[in-house]
Amino acid sequence: MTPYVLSAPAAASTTLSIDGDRLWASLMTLARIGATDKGGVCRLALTDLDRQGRELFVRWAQEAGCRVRVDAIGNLFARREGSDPARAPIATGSHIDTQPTGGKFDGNYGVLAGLEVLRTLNDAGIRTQAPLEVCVWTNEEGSRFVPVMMGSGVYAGDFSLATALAATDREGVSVADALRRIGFAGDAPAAVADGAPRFGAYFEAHIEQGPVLEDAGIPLGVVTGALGQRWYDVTVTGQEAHAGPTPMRLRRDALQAATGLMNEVVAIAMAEQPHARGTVGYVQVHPNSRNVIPGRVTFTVDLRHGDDAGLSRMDARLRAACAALQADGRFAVDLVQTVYYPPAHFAPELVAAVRQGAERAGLAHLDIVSGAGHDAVYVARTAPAAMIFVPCKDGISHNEIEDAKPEHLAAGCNVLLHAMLEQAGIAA
Ligand code: HGY
Ligand code: MN
Ligand code: MN
Repeated sequence: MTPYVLSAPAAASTTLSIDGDRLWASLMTLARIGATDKGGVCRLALTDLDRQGRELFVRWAQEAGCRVRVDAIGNLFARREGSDPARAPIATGSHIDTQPTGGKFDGNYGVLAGLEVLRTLNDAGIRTQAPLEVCVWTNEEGSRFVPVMMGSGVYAGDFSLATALAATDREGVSVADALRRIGFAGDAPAAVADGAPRFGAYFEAHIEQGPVLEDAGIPLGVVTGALGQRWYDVTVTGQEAHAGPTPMRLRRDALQAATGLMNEVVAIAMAEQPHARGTVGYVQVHPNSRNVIPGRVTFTVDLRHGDDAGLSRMDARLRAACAALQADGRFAVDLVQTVYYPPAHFAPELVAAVRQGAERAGLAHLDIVSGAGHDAVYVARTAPAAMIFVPCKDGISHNEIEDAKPEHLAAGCNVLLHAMLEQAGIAA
């Protein structure tokens, strides 16, 4: 961290505060793009709605005096120049793609909190030494396209640009085609290894998406890391047959067999409490007709754990359960791992900066490990990174009723402002 002497304009920075009303208004305006009847947002990655959200962000960033670059996987970077262009940028951001039944704040808050930081500095006439960048990462959710956290994963080099561009959705549309179709197939290098700018520091503000902060009555989460994840696609193949003439003992019912594996996913997680998670979120039954014994079932598995050895134990138990079913002889079982990343540990010096920011703001705060994955997990592979959590109502997220308090969102954004200022330094 480069020490700096607070110059006259900078002295004001200690009392500098973001405009919470402007942040809330921006969130509500963006939330109108893909708004659902229940008050949520459905803005799937690289759809026309994602295009509209991206175009709004680009317009706002340019109005704030930023230059916006688009990289080859569609990541957006709004850059506010500093006095020393040689300094590595101090960055923030998140994602604006949502779950099909997503909310107004997941990801959107981190992007717009970053924009609010730039707007606040503009209002105060404060120029930083290091440039600042606000990032919009492509396809963080992993709902339409897998892998999850795709744009930040390519940036960090966890998987190649070619792999990501070739990924297809369930209709067979590739990421490459979808990017071209929405006009966000950029030409800037996407991976740090290919020349994408490496940040000096990265902070991401996000709602907690769980109940811990709200339950504790604490407005600010100091995120020390995130659970590791393994995602799989499992296909169980039996035999379609008539539901009437086929006796129970002679069936090869793929759904009944798959159900046993789905129950094992929960048992595997329960055996690794308290920090393990096991979820089956998507099931496809073929032919999905009420009087046909299912011949084929495909389902997803999402395993998470606070330490990598635990995640490996969960992986081994899942593979053993699939092998045992295959050994039964009546079913074919195909298991494909689609995502793996170990538990993330954020940079202690930036975690401390977030904690001090909360203390300076007089905010009660709590150290917390993120159960959700975030782009910061991949960015942390390339630069010091940390996250700022704020509570969400009833801890509910990935749900249209997702909600958060304007005062919490503003408080988190103020901690972000000062943490970024501290890292970027203020020009004399
Ligand atoms: O799945 C996650 O943890 C994130 O919401 N993509
Ligand atoms: Mn998110
Ligand atoms: Mn999410």
